[in-house]
Amino acid sequence: MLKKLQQMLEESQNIVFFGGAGVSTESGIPDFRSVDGLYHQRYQFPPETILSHSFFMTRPKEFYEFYREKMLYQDVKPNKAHDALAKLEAMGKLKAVITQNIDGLHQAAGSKNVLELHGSVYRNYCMDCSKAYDLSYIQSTREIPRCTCGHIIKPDVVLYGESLDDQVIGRSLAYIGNADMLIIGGTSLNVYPAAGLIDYYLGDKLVLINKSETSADRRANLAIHEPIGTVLGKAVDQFL
Ligand code: CNA
Repeated sequence: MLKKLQQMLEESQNIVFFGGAGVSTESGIPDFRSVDGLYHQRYQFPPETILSHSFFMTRPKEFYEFYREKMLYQDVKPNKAHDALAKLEAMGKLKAVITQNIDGLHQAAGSKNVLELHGSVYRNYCMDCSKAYDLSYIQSTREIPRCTCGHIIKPDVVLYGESLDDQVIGRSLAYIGNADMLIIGGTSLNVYPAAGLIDYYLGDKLVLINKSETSADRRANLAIHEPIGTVLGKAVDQFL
C-alpha cells in the first residue's frame, strides 16, 4: 500500500490534501469521534451543544470554560503528517491544504497555502467593534474575554449553526476540482458542509488515510487505515 501511495505521489503534480482532527492527534490534540475523543467524554452538555452559536450567545462563560480546557492546547508541535504535507508543498507537488482544524499546526509546520474551513483559535474578534485579538490575549484573560470597548470577544472559529466563509469554500472547491490527486486524511467526514467538498474531486487518485473507516472508503482508489503521520512521513521520505 505504501508503494502504491508513493507511486501516486511521484506521478502527481497538483495534489490537494483535505483533513481533519485526526491529523493532529499524533501531536497530542484529541479529536472528536475517536474512542478517546471529546465526544466520548462526559460533560454537562454534549460538545456539539457547547460548541454551537446559540450556546456561545446565551452561556459565554460556560462556553469559554470548555473552550479553554478542551480546544486550546499549550506547547503542541506539528507531527510527521504536517511536516510531510509542508514538504510536498515546498517541492511544488501539493497546491493546498484544506483543513477543518482550528489549531494552526499546518502553518507551524511551514505549509503556506492553508484553507481553514472552520477558522482558527489564533484569530479572535470583538463582536461589536471587530477589534482583533491574538490567542495569547485570550489565554491571558479569565472567564469571558472582553474587548477594550467592553463587548465580548469571539474566537474566529466556525461554531455549529454558523456558516462557513464563502471565499474559503469557493477556493477549496476550485483546488479540489482541479486536483490530479486528492488525499483525505484524519477526518470522519461527518461534519457538513465541509465533508461534501470532496465530492468535487473527479480524478482517479483519491487516497484515504484514516484510522477508522469512512463513508468515502468505497470510492477511494487507495484506503489506508493507519496513523497518518506514520504513513505520510514514510511516503514522503522517498523524495529526500
Ligand atoms: P472527527 O470527527 O473527530 O474524526 C477524526 C477522524 O480521524 C476519525 O475518523 C479517526 O478515526 C481519525 N484519526 C484519529 N487519529 C488519527 C491518526 N493519527 N491517523 C489517521 N486517522 C486518525 O474529526 P473531523 O475533523 O472529521 O470533524 C470535524 C470537526 C472536528 C471540525 O469542526 C474541527 O474543528 C474539529 N476539531 C478540530 C481539532 C483541531 O483543530 N485539532 C480538534 C478536535 C476537533
